Amino acid sequence: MKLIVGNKNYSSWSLRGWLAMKQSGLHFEELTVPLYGEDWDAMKAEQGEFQPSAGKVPVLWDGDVVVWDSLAILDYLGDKVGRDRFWPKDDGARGMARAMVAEMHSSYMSLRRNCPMNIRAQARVELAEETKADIVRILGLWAEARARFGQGGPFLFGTFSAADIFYAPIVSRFLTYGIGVPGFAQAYMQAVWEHDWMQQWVAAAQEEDWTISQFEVGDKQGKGA
Ligand SMILES: N[C@@H](CCC(=O)N[C@@H](CS)C(=O)NCC(=O)O)C(=O)O
Repeated sequence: MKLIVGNKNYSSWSLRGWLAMKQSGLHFEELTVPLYGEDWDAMKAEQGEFQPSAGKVPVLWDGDVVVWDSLAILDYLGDKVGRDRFWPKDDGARGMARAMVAEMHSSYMSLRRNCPMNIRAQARVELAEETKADIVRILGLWAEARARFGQGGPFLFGTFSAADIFYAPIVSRFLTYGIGVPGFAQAYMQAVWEHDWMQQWVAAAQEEDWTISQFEVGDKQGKGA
């Protein structure tokens, strides 16, 4: 299997696809491509590997089978290795986890625009009212998941699941933009950030020297990008 991802510092959808690959336990090669570089449009147009996704990452190639879009990749992998590797077993927990993942995939436009994922950033941004509403909504969902279903471990539904995979880039944003969150959320974010796979991704992001100016927002806080 081969997973094509974008710059690890910036590509939040790639992070989700990559964490899903890791969670599957299947062996895969990865290829990182520099998004929005000078040659990006040419690369998308020329490379057959990008045609099915119309030039978006992540893209998973499994032999001749191609799957694009982070959520489709996670579902495809779940079909291969078994749903329980990604989703809580309990119907109530799984229903909520599925809804939270779908909501992440389709919503929070203001937060995504206002605070683009930038792992190296230590920046402060002025939050729009709609962004604050997105943050409140996310914290409410995290609180409910942890309170109702989080007894088995430090993650949203106890053990690491699809929900954590989809909210990992939100954890990154809350940390790097210094968004104030309550104690339970700090503990959850620490568990995600310290997860081995997250640390591998963060280390790779720190090593990259590509910079995408449109994602460098806010006032820098001394260190980082
Ligand atoms: N809904 C897609 C979104 C994919 C997406 O927008 N990826 C961005 C990078 S995070 C991308 O490839 N942008 C490059 C472009 O649009 O040219 C998913 O979940 O995978």
